[in-house]
Amino acid sequence: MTEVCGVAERSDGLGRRRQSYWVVLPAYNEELSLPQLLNRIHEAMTEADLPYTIIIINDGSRDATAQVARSFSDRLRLIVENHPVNMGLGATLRDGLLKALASADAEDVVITMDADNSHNPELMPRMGRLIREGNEVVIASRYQSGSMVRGVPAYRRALSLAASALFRCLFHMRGVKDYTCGFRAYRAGTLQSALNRHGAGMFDQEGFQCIADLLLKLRSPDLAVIEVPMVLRYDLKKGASKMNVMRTVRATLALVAKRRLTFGHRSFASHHGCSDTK
Ligand SMILES: Nc1nc2c(ncn2[C@@H]2O[C@H](COP(=O)(O)OP(=O)(O)O)[C@@H](O)[C@H]2O)c(=O)[nH]1
Ligand SMILES: [Mg+2]
Repeated sequence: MTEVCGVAERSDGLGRRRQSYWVVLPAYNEELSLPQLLNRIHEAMTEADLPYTIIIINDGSRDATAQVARSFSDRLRLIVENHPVNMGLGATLRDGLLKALASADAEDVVITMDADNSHNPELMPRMGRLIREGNEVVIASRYQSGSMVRGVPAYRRALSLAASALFRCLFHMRGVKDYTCGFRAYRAGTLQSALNRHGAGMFDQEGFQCIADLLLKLRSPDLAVIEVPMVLRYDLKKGASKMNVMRTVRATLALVAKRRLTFGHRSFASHHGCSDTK
């Protein structure tokens, strides 16, 4: 079921089309975090005078996520889509991105972020500007100078670091250190081209590993990717993480093995070197 509220401003005073932002929020039991996050997104985008639409995919939440989302519909430009049952992060991101791409122009900005209020929407105008400057993907990264992580348990930090090392070594992408953070901006046309190339296979991962996989699906020698430092405020997160850590580790290792076979050896570490050359 889809509910649409409001329309993004799409032209400036001179009748020229403006770059719009499509903010995709996968939400599973996020009734406590959504209000603050939605207010922050609205403030950040309004302050920067940027047209935006938020797309919330409520993934069969058992709490009041849907009602909370709807309660913002008279104030924000919001699309709420509900999965009748919990389908997982992969299907939810897929549905949010397809919804955004159905309306976005090629030069629009599509942003994905967690709905747990740990990612800072104040970064979005900067990420969009970097897309306008010619980048195709902008990653809010935990591994750049100036990045900061607050409140993340040590074992989760260690696992993220291990994932970063593994992906950098096996699937080197120039400029990328953070392959697993869900906070990214994409040029809509770049996602659309990848979708045309991959078809239904574009979104074939069910769990949290879908985030890294999406980046791998966009991988090409001339993809313009840049990272910006993020302050991850895990301490603001209300309630526990929804990630099943052991399942995600297993699924991520399976994904690495599968993609390594798929992509062949030419473009691996031996070709580029394992370290980041930035
Ligand atoms: N659709 C969907 N989203 C989920 C599920 N589990 C988590 N999420 C969402 O995915 C994002 C990441 O989950 P989160 O708990 O923040 O993971 P963490 O930050 O890595 O601990 C959040 O926006 C969640 O609401 C799920 O089963 N289905
Ligand atoms: Mg999170």
